Amino acid sequence: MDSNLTGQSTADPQEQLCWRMGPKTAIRRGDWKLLCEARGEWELYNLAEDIGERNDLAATEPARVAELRDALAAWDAQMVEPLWVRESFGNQGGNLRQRFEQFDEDGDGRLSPDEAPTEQWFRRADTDGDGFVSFDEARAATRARNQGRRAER
Ligand SMILES: [Ca+2]
Ligand SMILES: [Ca+2]
Repeated sequence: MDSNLTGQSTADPQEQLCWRMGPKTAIRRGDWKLLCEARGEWELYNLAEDIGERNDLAATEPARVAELRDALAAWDAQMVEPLWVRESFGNQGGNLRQRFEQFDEDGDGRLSPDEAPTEQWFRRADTDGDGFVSFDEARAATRARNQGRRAER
């Protein structure tokens, strides 16, 4: 993968590439690359000037961060389930609880929108609309997704 991503600095500015690797998501458009760790820390790099990704420009280029975040969210919405949900109920039901606790940063037993893996997932999972996803809601969303995946497409 890396040879594709870093081999050229003359990328078409309209060309866009998104990917997910474990808990990380990233988008590259033209010379710009935006990365997100699972916890919502955004990092922005200009690969034309900074191929080693040492100089995080997220703080100085907020408009570009927002633009790339939107593009990444649009891409994400087309994907199937976020990795953590997909893994959780497939083979080992116990994993969902662990995952849930990892995402529940403040440990209050529910996921706030900024703790959730994606905004799209959050909107779907918060079925009672109280602005939080409880463990039961997360589990229900996962089950519904696993059962409904084929029907949705
Ligand atoms: Ca929480
Ligand atoms: Ca809820």
